[in-house]
Amino acid sequence: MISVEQLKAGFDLSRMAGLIDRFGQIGKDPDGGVTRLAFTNKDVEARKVFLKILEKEFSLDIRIDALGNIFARRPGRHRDWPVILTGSHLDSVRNGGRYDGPAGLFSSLEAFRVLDLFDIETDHPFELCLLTAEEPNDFGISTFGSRGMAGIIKKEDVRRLMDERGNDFPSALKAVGGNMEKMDDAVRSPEEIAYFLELHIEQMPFLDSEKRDIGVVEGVTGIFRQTLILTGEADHGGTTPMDRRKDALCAASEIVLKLETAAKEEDGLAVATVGHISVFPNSINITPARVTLDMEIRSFYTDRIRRIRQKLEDRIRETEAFRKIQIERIVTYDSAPVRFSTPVKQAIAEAADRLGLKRRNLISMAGHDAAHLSRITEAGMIFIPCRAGRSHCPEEFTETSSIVKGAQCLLQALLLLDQRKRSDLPYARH
Ligand code: HGY
Ligand code: MN
Ligand code: MN
Repeated sequence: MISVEQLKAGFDLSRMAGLIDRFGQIGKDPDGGVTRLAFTNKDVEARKVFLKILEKEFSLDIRIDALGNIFARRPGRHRDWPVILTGSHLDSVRNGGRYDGPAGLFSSLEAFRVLDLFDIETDHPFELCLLTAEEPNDFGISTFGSRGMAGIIKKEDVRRLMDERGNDFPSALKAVGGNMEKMDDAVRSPEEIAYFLELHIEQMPFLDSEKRDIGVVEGVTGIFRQTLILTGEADHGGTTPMDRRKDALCAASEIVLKLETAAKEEDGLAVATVGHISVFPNSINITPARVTLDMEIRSFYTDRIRRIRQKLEDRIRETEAFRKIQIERIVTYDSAPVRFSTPVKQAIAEAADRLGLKRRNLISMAGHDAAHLSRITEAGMIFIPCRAGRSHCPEEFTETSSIVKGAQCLLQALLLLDQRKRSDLPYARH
């Protein structure tokens, strides 16, 4: 095991800053935000740059699976042992920040660079991964690469997906190197992966306000997402009396405010958002005929999500009856809360202590690939502070020094997991 001093010295602040800046230019918005949605040409461009770095600066065994996930494997002493996997995503939300995803991906990349720098031979093979489409995108599908690896999402779920411009999903997946017909081949079994560890910006204010370096993530919130399609009647906005209207937008407004109230009644242990809404025909002098709204509910406690859903459903039924509006419900995502692996959390905590980093445990209200990968392996996450917890906006900011401290903790934790007591490792007992 390399010394803490060597490990720290191996990370280069300016190189990390250079990566963040370089990729921050791909999909850069005029206001300084980043729009690099999965499956767009910006995603393809960023992937190409990332692959070139892997090819030119490392000697790793690189492959792209049918989900478009990029893997770069570094051999270990025991070639037949399951890999220790680490990485994150490169796609962004619309007008998001430059750290959500890249901070973790580049921390894993730089950790591999330090392993090479000191020519460290690990017992396990180590694998770096860029995971496809962590964020919602034009195809309405998020955490695609990790859910595909965990076998949670199948080709029949995506075969007919189209974006609003009529592009089909199979072609979009092909553009990033995937192959919808072979998605089943990309499912990974627990025997193949010993651990998955992801570094990510916290996207909450606790580490920053408490001046802490490391968040040991206990688990990830449950997320329920649903699309509602409300169908009323278009009518003349001037000549139609108020008591004769079937206004889909007024109906939707009742439901949006009910969702907000129901979430507030959970005393801070749940949140709910309607982040996307479209109105048809969307003209000032026509009563709205149809409204499509995308909503989500999040909580670490399943019963709170269930309670909010029930209050919402009661309101939807009342609105249907009173306003004579049809309301179609389409569940688009339903991910239960996840608790991360104790050995992985212990390794992160010990790594932080060895490096003299201030840490605390916390729960993530943001969704992550690690939540899905925890279904097939021992998974965990390291959080690093971001300014005031802001994220998914151009104001998202993290100090490069915070990323480097996180990356040092990530590498130290990976090496501790690599050296875990052999009696705890079923594949290492013989
Ligand atoms: O939506 C989320 O929580 C994550 O940023 N994808
Ligand atoms: Mn995000
Ligand atoms: Mn993210």
